[in-house]
Amino acid sequence: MVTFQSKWRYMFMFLGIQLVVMALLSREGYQKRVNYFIRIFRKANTTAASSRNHTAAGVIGGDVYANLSHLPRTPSHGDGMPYCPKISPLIGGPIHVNFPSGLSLAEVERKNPLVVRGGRYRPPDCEARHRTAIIIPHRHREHHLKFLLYYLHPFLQRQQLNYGIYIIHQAGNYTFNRAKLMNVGFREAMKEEDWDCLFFHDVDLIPEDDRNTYVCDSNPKHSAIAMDKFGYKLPYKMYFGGVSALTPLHYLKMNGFPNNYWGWGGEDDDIGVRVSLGGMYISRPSVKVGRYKMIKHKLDKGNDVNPKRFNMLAKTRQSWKSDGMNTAEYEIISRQYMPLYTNITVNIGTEEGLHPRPPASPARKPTAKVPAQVKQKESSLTKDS
Ligand code: UD2
Ligand code: MN
Repeated sequence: MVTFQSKWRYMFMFLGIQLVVMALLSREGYQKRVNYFIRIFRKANTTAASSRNHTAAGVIGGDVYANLSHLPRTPSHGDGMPYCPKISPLIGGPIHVNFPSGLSLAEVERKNPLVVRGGRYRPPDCEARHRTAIIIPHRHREHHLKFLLYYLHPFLQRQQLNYGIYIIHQAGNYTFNRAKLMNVGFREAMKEEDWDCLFFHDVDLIPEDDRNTYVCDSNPKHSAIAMDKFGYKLPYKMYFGGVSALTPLHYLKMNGFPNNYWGWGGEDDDIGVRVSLGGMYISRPSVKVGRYKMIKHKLDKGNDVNPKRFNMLAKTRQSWKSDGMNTAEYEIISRQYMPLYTNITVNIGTEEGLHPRPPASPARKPTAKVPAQVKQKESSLTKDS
């Protein structure tokens, strides 16, 4: 009888402990705690193993949407709201990044109920300390854009930022020009709001740790310091590609970005050189947090390697003051306020200018004379977006 009673006692105690553990796990933020324990465990493991293994093996991350579900659905924006804390309590560290098939923009919208028209967001329960615009140069990468939006929105919300996402879409099929699109993005975003930091962001780079805050430093910041494609290491000291962050003052000090790099390559190094020509340094987060996964892809049609890039790079010191923000010519074709981003479609022209003459065909029949303005209008109408 006595043994039977103590058996029941142990059984109840066991069930009780299980209930407590389950209650703890199902509370908000359980993922963070589980990750915390996993990290302690992994740390012990990796100290024993080589440090090379640590960077190569990567870190187990959590769900980027965890920590956000308790935010009030009805924002109380207004006077008297307290400032958000200096370090956001919603930050969770490493993020698990994968690319689920069948993801739709509608699903991304559903998961981000507090994002408003044009891809704007403000924390609902406190006054943000920072206003950050994300500028994304883009053409024919809708598939990558969907994944970036899926990860970037919650990532920025966890950092309690007041933010907006701008897609700068190059119209037409002429050779791509990443740096010139950034100049367009800078000017057009600043027209809309007094942003205090601009993040220039490749569409295919997914941040893997939200301690990599999208806030500016006192010097231009290169955020994508550790990418999977470079073995989570900086490829070379002056590297400035992928994701970088500048204040409007930094941007103006270096006369923005070059407009004359058509095609792949070189423009990121030119921008890096401009930082020092503008009297500034490159700042970086630690390799532990500045981690990114690049969605694998081939070189795009319309973005061939630029064979002039090395010659151009050798002349940055002479060209930076006469080629940059002060000489960026373009015309906006449309501005659309989409649910998850603002889309700006722009004609940035070609090496020959904004409205280049169509190449003369050798065997041309005599036709009635067409006024030059009409020709120009027609050539811009043929550009697709
Ligand atoms: C590297 C750099 C990138 C840039 C480029 C040279 C990394 C992670 N990034 O990228 O910052 O310096 O070399 O130009 O090393 N894009 C389009 N449509 C196109 C072509 C490009 O949207 O047809 C945009 C898109 O945002 C893309 C970015 O331009 O992420 C850079 O082009 P890329 O991804 O083809 O070049 P990649 O990965 O070698
Ligand atoms: Mn890429």
